[in-house]
Amino acid sequence: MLGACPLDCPDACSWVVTVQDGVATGLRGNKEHPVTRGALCVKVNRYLEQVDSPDRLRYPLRRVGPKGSGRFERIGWDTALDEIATRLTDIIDEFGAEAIWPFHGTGSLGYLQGLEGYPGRRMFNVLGASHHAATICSVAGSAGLNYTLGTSGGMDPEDFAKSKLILLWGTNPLTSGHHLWKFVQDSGAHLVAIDPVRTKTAERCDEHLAPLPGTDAALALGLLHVVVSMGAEDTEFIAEHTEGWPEFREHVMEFTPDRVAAITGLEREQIVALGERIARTRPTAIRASQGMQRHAGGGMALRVLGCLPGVTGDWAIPGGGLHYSTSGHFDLDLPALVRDDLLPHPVRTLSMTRLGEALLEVADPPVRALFVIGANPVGSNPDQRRVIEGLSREDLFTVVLEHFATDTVDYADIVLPATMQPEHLDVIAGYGHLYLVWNEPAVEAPGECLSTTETFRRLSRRLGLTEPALYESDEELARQLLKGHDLDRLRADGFLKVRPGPVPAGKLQFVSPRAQFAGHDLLPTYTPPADPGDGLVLISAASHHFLNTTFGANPELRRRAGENRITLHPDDAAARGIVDGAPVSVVNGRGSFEAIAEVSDRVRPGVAGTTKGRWAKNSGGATVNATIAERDADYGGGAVFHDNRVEVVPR
Ligand SMILES: Nc1nc2c(c(=O)[nH]1)N[C@H]1C(S)=C(S)[C@@H](COP(=O)(O)OP(=O)(O)OC[C@H]3O[C@@H](n4cnc5c(=O)[nH]c(N)nc54)[C@H](O)[C@@H]3O)O[C@H]1N2
Ligand SMILES: Nc1nc2c(c(=O)[nH]1)N[C@H]1C(S)=C(S)[C@@H](COP(=O)(O)OP(=O)(O)OC[C@H]3O[C@@H](n4cnc5c(=O)[nH]c(N)nc54)[C@H](O)[C@@H]3O)O[C@H]1N2
Ligand code: SF4
Ligand SMILES: [Mo]
Repeated sequence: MLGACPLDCPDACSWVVTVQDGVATGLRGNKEHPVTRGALCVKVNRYLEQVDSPDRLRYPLRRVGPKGSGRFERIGWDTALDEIATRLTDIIDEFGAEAIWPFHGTGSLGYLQGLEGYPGRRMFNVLGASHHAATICSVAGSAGLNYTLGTSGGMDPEDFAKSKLILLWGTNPLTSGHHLWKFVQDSGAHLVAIDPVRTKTAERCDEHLAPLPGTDAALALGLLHVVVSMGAEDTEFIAEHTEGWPEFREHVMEFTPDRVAAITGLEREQIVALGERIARTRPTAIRASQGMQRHAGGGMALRVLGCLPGVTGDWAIPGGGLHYSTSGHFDLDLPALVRDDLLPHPVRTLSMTRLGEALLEVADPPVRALFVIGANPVGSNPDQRRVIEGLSREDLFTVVLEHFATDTVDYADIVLPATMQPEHLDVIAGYGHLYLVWNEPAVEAPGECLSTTETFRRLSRRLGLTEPALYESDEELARQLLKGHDLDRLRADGFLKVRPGPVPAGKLQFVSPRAQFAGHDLLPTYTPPADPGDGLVLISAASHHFLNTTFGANPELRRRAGENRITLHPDDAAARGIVDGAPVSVVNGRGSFEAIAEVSDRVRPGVAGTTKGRWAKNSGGATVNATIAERDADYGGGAVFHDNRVEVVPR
């Protein structure tokens, strides 16, 4: 049976499930899919273990202990739905429906069961509940690119095979989406990693530049300074396809290599050498992913990076340009799926990354009911302590739809068991390629697990709602979403390539009146990091063995990931009296967590490295997210996970 990996990963693999007597016995990558090419990854190779895990939630539960205790009793679906319907009706009567927040996470990216289609949104719209802004991941960078390019969808990643110079900029594809690597290798291009950490990817590159975190926009402007000083700008491309070059050129000339060296902590010679290489190499491609925009100036960083191929003319050359996320290229009918026209009146939007604030401070109306769907905010959100404080509120009614008893489940009033990918229908769009991928249910769900779409159909009925759109089947929903695409062909083949829109869409904006109108700089520039203090900048990047907090309790993957480590440069370790292998506490004004020190020059001085994805209850009660500020990036309310100052002390 053909399926699709639902996880929040650019690669959206197409997979094949083997079924014998109604039981899934094998799961492997689809050999026919041009990006999957028969391979999954270290995490999903074990996915059937996860599906069959004895720890899987199989029945609805009701909390019996205090919030956070994780003590529950089994109840039936009828009881669960009755209780939810009663509580919601009371809350709506007293506070209005905007006191309800459907909090959608990235556990599944499916359009029917996961984040992309906000399952349940139709029902919440009929009620008039608050809207949810999925700000936690990529929004700042997408907004930044949009100001420059009129789209956030960049080059076709398969075109990396045609590149001559590839900048792997703030990205670690060998961990966070390894299928791109085949195209990178096929190119034979000169590879440059730009990352404060010498990652698995950086180790495989020809060169590695390790700038200070959050200084990428300055580096890009410095590289452009070198290109322009050599007269290597593509005057024809600039004249035909861009706006605002004279003003931007003047601004670029302010970013001399000396100034940029001082900002980025790189050597002047490194900047000049890379600038010269870019000037003479066509096509040059940039892979920038979400890591570098988890900073105060993250949106601006992508806005500036999008300008680089506009100066060199690479946007017009196959194998040139920039790839951040292909999401912007999928022309699906999302409005037909989510049906915001069903709202009785306009509603407020609550930002995913501001959960602590929303639960503890927002009063107009207060959040009284929280539906957590495919998310684990205790593990993944910023400011863990405040999130826990908010979730502990006795007057908050929390429903969590889950596969496993996560840190967040411990704070639920009602837990509803959800189906996993081999058990439900879904459509996935990769953000690291241009294929729609179909997921056909292969087996029956265990116990009393229900798909998220079915859960909301049943809850709608329990609430007595009569709107017919709330009762449409999964297949009807898929047809509405895929309007204009051949659903039957997608279903038969398992995948279908969409045609990307033009990049730039219209003229590339070296000056952006649109950005200025939104209160931002007219010109792409450099925005410094925001977290004050003189500790180390802690980057908590993707873990090789977990995907966000999904798999954070998988015994085998935990064993392979080993202890929670924090990597310190030998100079920074020595200054703190810390030796390799020492137990340490990592602290700042927001919170602290425990780790084992790894002393290595894999991180540059001034920077500490760890990974995301641990569960607090497996880690002494707190994870790295206890130290992270609930602060917005410059554009779109994005999170600033890597703009985080900490101190590290021996334990
Ligand atoms: N195995 C695995 N794969 C994953 C995930 C996972 O948790 N595990 N997460 C998935 C998700 S949700 C996403 S959004 C993507 C994210 O994937 P990535 O974009 O790869 O995200 P990160 O791992 O946060 O950061 C990538 C790199 O950016 C570097 N970096 C951090 N700050 C800066 C900076 O200021 N400048 C520069 N130049 N580099 C910087 C980090 O050191 C890191 O090596 O991956 C997805 N894939
Ligand atoms: N320190 C630090 N924290 C980070 C980041 C970072 O770089 N550093 N990165 C951030 C990023 S990029 C992201 S995207 C967020 C992710 O944060 P979240 O969106 O909270 O994602 P997860 O932590 O993976 O939790 C997803 C949960 O959904 C469940 N799930 C999976 N599929 C389904 C389904 O079909 N139905 C239901 N009901 N549940 C399902 C899984 O079991 C899992 O517990 O984390 C962010 N957190
Ligand atoms: S997590 Fe990424 S690489 Fe692994 S199977 Fe899923 S889509 Fe493929
Ligand atoms: Mo993400």
